[in-house]
Amino acid sequence: MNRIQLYQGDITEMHVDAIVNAANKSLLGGGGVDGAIHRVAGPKLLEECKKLNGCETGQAKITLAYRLPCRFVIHTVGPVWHGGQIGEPAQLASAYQSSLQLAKKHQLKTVAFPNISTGVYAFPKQQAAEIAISTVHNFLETDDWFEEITFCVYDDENYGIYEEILNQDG
Ligand code: AR6
Repeated sequence: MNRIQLYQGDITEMHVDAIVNAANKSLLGGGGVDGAIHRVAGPKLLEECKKLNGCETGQAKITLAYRLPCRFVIHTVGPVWHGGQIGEPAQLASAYQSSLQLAKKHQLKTVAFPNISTGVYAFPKQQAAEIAISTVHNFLETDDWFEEITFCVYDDENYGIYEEILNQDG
């Protein structure tokens, strides 16, 4: 599937229509990729986020990108891993799905995702990658709207996992 790309690096440097933020339900910032995005975007991003009244797990909301080189930020909330028996896989799939639906609704053609929930939220990386890739893959198979969806991985472990799965898919 050549509309899916793998990139290793800092998502805040990406020149795409939208980057996705792995946020928390408050949407008021935090550590990890969320902290990096707010740092680069500047304080106006937090001002806009304050007006959004938070976001449920598995849902997504959109803001402008301010000082970031992308055009928009899609803030989604992945699940906190509690062992996998309370719906975490479906919630993670929903975070990817909701982000893509919102991007399409705003007519955005290129989107970059971080590895949602695999940092502070402790979702197992292999399973998270399988869910992320299959959810995006299924969306692209049934809908030709998007030009390019990039998985922006940060750490070497996730890079290896994504490379292997994407190479299997051909
Ligand atoms: N660019 C791309 N990926 C990054 C970057 C970056 N600059 N920095 C970290 N990552 P995490 P979560 C990767 O913890 O698990 C925050 O405090 C990182 O290596 O950012 O969904 C929020 O406010 C990891 O693979 O998000 C929430 O409270 C991935 O991003 C909570 O953390 C996700 O790690 C969300 O936890």
